[in-house]
Amino acid sequence: MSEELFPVPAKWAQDALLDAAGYAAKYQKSIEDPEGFWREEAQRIDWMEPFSTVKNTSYAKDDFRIRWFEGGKLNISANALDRHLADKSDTVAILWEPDDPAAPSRSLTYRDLHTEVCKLANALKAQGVAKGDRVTIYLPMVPEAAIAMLACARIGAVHSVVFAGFSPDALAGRIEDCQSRIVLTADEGLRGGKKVPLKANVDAALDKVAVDRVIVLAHTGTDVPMKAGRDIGWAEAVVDQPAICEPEVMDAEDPLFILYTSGSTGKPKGVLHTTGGYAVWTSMTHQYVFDYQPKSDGSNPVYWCAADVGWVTGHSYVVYAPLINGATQVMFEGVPNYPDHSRFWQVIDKYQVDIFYAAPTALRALMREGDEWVTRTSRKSLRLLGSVGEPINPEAWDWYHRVVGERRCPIVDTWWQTETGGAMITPLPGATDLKPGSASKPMFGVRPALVDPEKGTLIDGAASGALVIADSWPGQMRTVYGDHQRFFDTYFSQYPGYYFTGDGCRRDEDGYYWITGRIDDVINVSGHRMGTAEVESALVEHPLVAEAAVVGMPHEIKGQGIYAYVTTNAGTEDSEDLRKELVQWVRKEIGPIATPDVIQFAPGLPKTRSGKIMRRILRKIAENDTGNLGDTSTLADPSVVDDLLANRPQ
Ligand code: 6R9
Repeated sequence: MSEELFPVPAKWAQDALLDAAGYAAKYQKSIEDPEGFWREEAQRIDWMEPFSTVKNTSYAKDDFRIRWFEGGKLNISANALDRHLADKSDTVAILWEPDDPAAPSRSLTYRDLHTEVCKLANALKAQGVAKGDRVTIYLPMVPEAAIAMLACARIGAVHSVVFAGFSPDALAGRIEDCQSRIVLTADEGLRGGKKVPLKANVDAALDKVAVDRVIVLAHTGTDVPMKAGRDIGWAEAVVDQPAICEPEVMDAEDPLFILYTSGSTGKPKGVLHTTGGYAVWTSMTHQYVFDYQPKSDGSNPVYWCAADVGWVTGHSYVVYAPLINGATQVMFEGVPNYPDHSRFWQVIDKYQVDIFYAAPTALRALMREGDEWVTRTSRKSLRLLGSVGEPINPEAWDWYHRVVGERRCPIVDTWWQTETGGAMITPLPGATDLKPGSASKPMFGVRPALVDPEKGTLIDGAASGALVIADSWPGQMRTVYGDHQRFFDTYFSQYPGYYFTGDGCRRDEDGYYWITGRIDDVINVSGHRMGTAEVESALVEHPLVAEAAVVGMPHEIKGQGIYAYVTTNAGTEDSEDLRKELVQWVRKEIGPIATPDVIQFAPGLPKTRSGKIMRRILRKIAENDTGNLGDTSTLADPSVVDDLLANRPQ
């Protein structure tokens, strides 16, 4: 790993909100006096009624509680919209760039956004949606996705956004789990020139689970079947609604949203975030990580987070934090390589983007197309680059820094999770010397620690171990929707007294953290989390599949790819056609992001005598690291390994 150090550029140290000393002092205060620190930080939010307690948290099994800003009342949509109307109503909130660069773009001011959110909020009320109800949102990257989320928040409904790339089955499972009675969708989405049949997917999902109402946005304008009594057009739903909707008074700990994410076992978990702590945490991290402050002429820097609203990065750093902070941002419907590999950089030039935040997988894909696609664009507006979603390898870091940012832009490599709500370990551009590949230092209030995964004991100094967090922070998830026990068991039972992240990590002599990737059965495909158990259960649902085991494999662009070992039923011909069929099957069951990269037919899987699959061996074969498979003597039938090695697809 590269240990090269990139010192904070002098101009950044001087102009940024925080320099190295500023970070150190603030961090120290946040750890020594969390109450005082967060009481002060909470002032960034407009409270309808002040909170009485700052922090009321304990990870102890018999006294487990995570509560922040108790007694405080607020509405997060009022913080994102209404409070900007006095002096920023004509400031652009969203610059929307469509998939097709020739199609018209859209620009929405804070006033526009406020009006649209209020109208939709009133429309939802008119459809009977009340505080606490769950609303499923299945929309492409259009402003209406943000409008829908904020409209829910405005009336106290709990949104559950389902990524528009998920299959009807995955959508049905998520609708069912949180029992939502209403779905907001569009006729079609557009990505890279291809249409995504969103309404048709909703119809297919609703063959399995019923809802009362579907509100359908006309996006591409194609004709879609509307079911009488259930489906209604978006325009029709909002047309007669007043442009004012009083924000619901929400308790700091009232639920804000559910977002499903993959874990090492079972079905995806409904990660639940609440209102007050999330508002404080996301807006604070956004301000410091991206150094979001007015430019020297008083105007807003243009910020662009290229994540989809279907993931947590889109929730926190497209919708909530930038709007709470009154930012101007680009929202992009498309993909990095359409119509060509220059698209990101063209969009940056078009809107004069100052701050750009993307995932390493996109950078790696663009990097291999050659520098020409980048260098033919200007990118002079760029000042700061960000990375999120997976470890950024030093080559990609170097390319991002040298070619995209022309060595002038710091890179903030932000480590965090759906569960953490916002950035936990990250450089600050004016404060942190950068080491390519390291997420560097903890955010305020975050106490990272390393434990020995075998012994469960804390490790000090420069060392590697399982990454845990020693105390609560305001943006922490509060429960797994409908299964509080699973919340405790998943995150707080392995290492009592600590939140377990599922990631492995190294800490160096300078106290920098280097995330090494998941150490549980979660794989990270193109920055998207995928539970191996989910892909396995999709495979075994196929009538010809008896058993399946899925592991991650190194993948040049995606970071990790999906390697599936499949045992078919006796008498089945393990043909090329069946292999293709299984790939399609998984795509249909979960969605294209779960497409297996390799399927290896295996007459038997390596199991211990007690029947446990030895994944260690399967991982090594998938990684093509077959020189030393370790001890195979405990296998019930060691000969299956020879067969796996002999039949490894090339
Ligand atoms: C925000 C987000 C979380 C998992 C996490 C880790 C990986 C995210 C990273 C990173 C190394 C970074 N991860 N950011 N690994 N460096 N900067 O991605 O949330 O989808 O829940 O994924 O992603 O493994 O545990 P989520």
